[in-house]
Amino acid sequence: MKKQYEGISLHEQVWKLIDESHYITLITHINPDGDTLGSALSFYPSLKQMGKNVSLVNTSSEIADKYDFLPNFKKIKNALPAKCDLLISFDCGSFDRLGIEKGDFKIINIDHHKSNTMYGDINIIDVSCASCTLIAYEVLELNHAITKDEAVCIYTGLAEDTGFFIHSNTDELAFKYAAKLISKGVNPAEISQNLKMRNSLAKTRLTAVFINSIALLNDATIAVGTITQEDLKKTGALKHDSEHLVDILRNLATVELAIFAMEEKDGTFKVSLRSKNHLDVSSIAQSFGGGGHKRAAGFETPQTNLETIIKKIIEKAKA
Ligand SMILES: [Mn+2]
Repeated sequence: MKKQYEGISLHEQVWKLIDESHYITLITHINPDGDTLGSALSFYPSLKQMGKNVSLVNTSSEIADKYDFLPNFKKIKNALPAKCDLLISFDCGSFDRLGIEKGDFKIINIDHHKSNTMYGDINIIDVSCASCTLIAYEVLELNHAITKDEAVCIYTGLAEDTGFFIHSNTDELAFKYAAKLISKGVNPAEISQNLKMRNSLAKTRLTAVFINSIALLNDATIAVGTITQEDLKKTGALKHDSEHLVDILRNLATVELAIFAMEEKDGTFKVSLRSKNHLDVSSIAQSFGGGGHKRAAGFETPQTNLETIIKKIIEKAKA
């Protein structure tokens, strides 16, 4: 960055760069979750109020309806706008997960993934934050008092990334922020209901199909489950209806490593990995070109033979 950015904190640099920019794009990662969406949406109102031309972007073909209660959700567009001088990405470990081409814009990269490739001009990567929305909170708070609409977005990311406060990243800070967000007007039960109690019958039927696919390996310490394109067709479920399935594998008593493979339209696989106590799945995912966190990671592979993929994952896990 330019010399004028020396000597001020990264958070202050963000506001300085926002101040100098006119066309700002808030971008979320492909196959978006509540954390990436909540982070980007939490930034929208204040930038708009500053008179900036603000766009919200996600390049995936579908976004789960369950996020439709988030303020400004309907403003999310599928592609980059014609004009953009600043791109702010949220919860995205690598540039390719944004689904866009590089362009003539500065990038602020706000994320909490250990595997982040530092692709921004400014990188705010804090792996100690349970969700990316907590980093968003800290940056926004430097500029103004957090509003209820922002708090709803921030809480959504925090709740989802901690598995509604049960995963190993659920720490004192997570609860401190949860309490602060509730004091800003967040209603946790209402948000949980929006996110978890609006399932379609198709999604529920997909769960049943998935359960039948489960296999246990390695003295039942590894669980593998798959969803094929045929399963989606049969049940009428959408791709994002599968996002909770990997937890069913990890929830099995003896399982340390959960492997969920989702067949893509072209016959390749998207693989989600979860571990329970000690395995670092982020490094396994990285060896396949993906990334993530210690207990939750994933990758996409051009490989179409599932058995080969599983064999390779198990080899890496054993190492
Ligand atoms: Mn996240």
